[in-house]
Amino acid sequence: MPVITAARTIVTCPGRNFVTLKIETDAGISGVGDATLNGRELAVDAYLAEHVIPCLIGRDAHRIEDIWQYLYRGAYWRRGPVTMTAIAAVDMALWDIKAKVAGLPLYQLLGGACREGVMVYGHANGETVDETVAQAADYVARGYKAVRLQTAVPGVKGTYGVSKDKMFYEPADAALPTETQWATEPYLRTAPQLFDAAREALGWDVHLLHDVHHRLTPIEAGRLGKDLEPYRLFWMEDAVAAENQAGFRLIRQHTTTPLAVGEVFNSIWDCKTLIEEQLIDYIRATVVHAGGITHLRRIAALADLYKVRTGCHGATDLSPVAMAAALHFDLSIPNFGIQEYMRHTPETDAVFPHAYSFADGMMHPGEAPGLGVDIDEDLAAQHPYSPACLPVARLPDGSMTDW
Ligand code: CS2
Ligand code: MG
Repeated sequence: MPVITAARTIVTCPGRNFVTLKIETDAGISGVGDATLNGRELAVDAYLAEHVIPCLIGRDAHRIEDIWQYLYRGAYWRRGPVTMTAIAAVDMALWDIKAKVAGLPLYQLLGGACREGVMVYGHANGETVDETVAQAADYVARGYKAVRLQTAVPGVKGTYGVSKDKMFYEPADAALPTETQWATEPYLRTAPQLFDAAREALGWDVHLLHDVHHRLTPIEAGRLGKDLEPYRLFWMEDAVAAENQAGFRLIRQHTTTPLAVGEVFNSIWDCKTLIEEQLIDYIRATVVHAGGITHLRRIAALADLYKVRTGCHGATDLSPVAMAAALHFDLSIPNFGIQEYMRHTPETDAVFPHAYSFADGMMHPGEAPGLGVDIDEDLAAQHPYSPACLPVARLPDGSMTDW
């Protein structure tokens, strides 16, 4: 059995901050886990260094479930994004080690492949409807079968999802929160116009997705879902802030537009009602923020009972380590829906050499033993941490709303 002899975090900023956990064993085999929580990276780094790593030394690296239970039940102050991201990083690294010892790509240890590849979606965005639709056409030309569309809302400065650099959207743009604006009424008018133009230009063979990003009330979400029904969206994401899972009952009563939620969820308890009452169609929880592969498999298994499919979050603030782990997970579960793939910059990819690949709208984790990803620590050291956090949003009257 491989005994854990050391573990450390590597904080690096190749264009944006990432935290990576590396666990080493007496078998000379190490594993990596993503521990990145956008805007709260140092909180997870400290949690790992102070409260997790000292407990790992000397343990059997093969005891993934026991270590997960130890870190979850032993935390006392259980759940929450920082704790569950730290547990996730350990979990990913231990699965990486186990698969390397077996000499197999991780998905083979998770039951093997349920599909030939993983359908992904890219992010098209623009300052105008025309610019956004043109961006989406470019993704289709690159072979994407699914595209998320986000367009600027007239009169609303800094609309979510619209980036200066079209291929890469990074919202954590300042050491202190950037103040952005939000106004619901012009947004509710603009979104249907966007998808009407998109269907006109792109046709019906491409999946179209949209992220509301927690901005509406349940009845407003019901209205938007109804207005978008003619355009047959693949999903409408994060229609409302989802602390109130029961609020989705109201949305469900008003629209058949498929609903996705959960990128900010960190445990099965955040989505149990949503899944059991079939209030959503896709669960967006991820390997890096929802306790790792071990816990995300539990969420997927519950979802499968109720015909809810996965649609894991995959923004650029989830590192290539998380992307690799997600692809092994996506390949191995029966109720996979879609995987977000925002593509990392070449600078980030250089720090995290990986085996996963994209072709014709699909991705595959590759056949390398383990996760098939690593971190180049020398290169990582050349990119020191740079404080950055997510924006906040205010309504026209100046009151806070949900970013
Ligand atoms: C978005 C993200 O990708 C998505 O669906 O919700 O861009 C999200 O805003 C960031 O990951 C937050 O760090
Ligand atoms: Mg989102």
